[in-house]
Amino acid sequence: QRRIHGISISKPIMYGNNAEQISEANPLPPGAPKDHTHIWTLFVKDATGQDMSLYVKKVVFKLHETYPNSMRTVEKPPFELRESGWGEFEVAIRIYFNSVCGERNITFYHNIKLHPYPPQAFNGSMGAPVVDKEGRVQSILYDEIVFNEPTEKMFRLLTST
Ligand code: SLL
Repeated sequence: QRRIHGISISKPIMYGNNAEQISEANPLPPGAPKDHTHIWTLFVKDATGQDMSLYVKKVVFKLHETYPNSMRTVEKPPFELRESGWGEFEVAIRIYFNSVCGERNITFYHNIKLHPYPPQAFNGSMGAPVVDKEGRVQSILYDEIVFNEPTEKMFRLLTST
């Protein structure tokens, strides 16, 4: 595919999770193990609100091996996963691009946070989780995907909307 030299396009993204404690108002999903204490949602999205499926083919979330079918694939937006659990762990978020992009997949890593405390491996570069008005834990990072020397098709796709 023909590429445009000397330019790069950067796409702002947000990824992370929110989590709510199980309670009467927020009950355990049917069939979930009784030792689960939280419901969480893991997601990746365009930070400007643009539809990521313009350039994203699918997102694979690699969960902790305590989860059945720990590779979860989401093939259309919203690229998110709602689950329940009892523990925090690191998840791999792999983004596969549409073939017109001529790009290899990329992987982000995220610590799923259930509790409003910094992760054990807190190293200063990861944001500490915050608690929102509804009492949900939010652990979300901002980042950018940079497409260097994009294909012509990709360039038109990303600049026409
Ligand atoms: C660790 N932090 O690194 C721990 C692992 C695993 C969490 C936490 C649910 C699994 C299930 C779940 O919350 N796993 O559905 O049984 O060792």
